[in-house]
Amino acid sequence: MTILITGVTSGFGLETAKLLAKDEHRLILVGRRKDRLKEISDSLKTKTHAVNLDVTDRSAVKSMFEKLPAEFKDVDVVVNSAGLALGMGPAQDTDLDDWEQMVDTNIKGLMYVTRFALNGMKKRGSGLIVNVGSVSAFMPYRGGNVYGATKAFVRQFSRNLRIDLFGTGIKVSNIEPGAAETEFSVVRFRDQQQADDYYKGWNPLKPEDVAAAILWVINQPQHVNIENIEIMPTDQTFGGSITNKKG
Ligand code: NDP
Ligand code: 8X3
Repeated sequence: MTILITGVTSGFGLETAKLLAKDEHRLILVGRRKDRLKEISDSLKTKTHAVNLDVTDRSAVKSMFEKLPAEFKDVDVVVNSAGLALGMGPAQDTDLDDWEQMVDTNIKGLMYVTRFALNGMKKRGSGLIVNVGSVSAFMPYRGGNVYGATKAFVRQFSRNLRIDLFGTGIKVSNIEPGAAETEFSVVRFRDQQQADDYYKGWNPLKPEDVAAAILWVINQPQHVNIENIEIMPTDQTFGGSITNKKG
């Protein structure tokens, strides 16, 4: 299969690419950090096409699809993993630029990639969109404000897509993880120490756990559509940021 993965330079996207490479799929690797992208592309033992772009740039996303080499043209699966949280302060103290960047990336970037991918999928009458949402879509927690709201968009967009695409042969899945130890918290807190402290004393998910779920979704037969997967660390429960922290 030809599989396009956004957010491939770190976390869930990266681990998903590693797993998929073992099955020798053709991988389109999308990320902003050029050096990492090249390093990852070179290290995977499968056919890859690396595209250095920002998913918030609509014309760049369009042009990526237009310029795909023949061998990568027919995108069978999209994994929309690019995304981020910025800050965890109360709404009333938040920088509006942070909110805007989350909306631009988690909502608009995911929308652009999905929409352009659907053109080819529609023509071929098959395809799969795997969105990476979050439990923050439906579990409010302090400081979750716009981040959780962007993931609520991902949840509802996935379900609405599924209805529109009903009968086309194109499938849609939404993966909703709880807290996982990736670069997510370094980006969110803009501070390595704070990120390390957040994960200390309990067992968060590992990116491999989420990648395994994504792989399972991709490997389902055509007649099976996995609608939604909610995957939590045993040490985290309802309430979003309530963790079973020791000490
Ligand atoms: P990471 O920070 O480890 O990875 C995020 C990836 O997104 C990076 O590869 C980053 O690459 C890419 N990215 C961010 N902004 C853009 C952009 N504008 N254009 C292109 N790529 C971009 O985090 P995770 O792997 O944990 O996060 C992946 C997804 O999972 C996100 O959507 C996140 O919201 C979601 N999630 C994370 C959870 C967690 O606890 N870790 C839990 C639930 C959901 P680069 O900077 O090179 O562009
Ligand atoms: C990230 C998971 O619980 O930090 O989406 O919001 S959480």
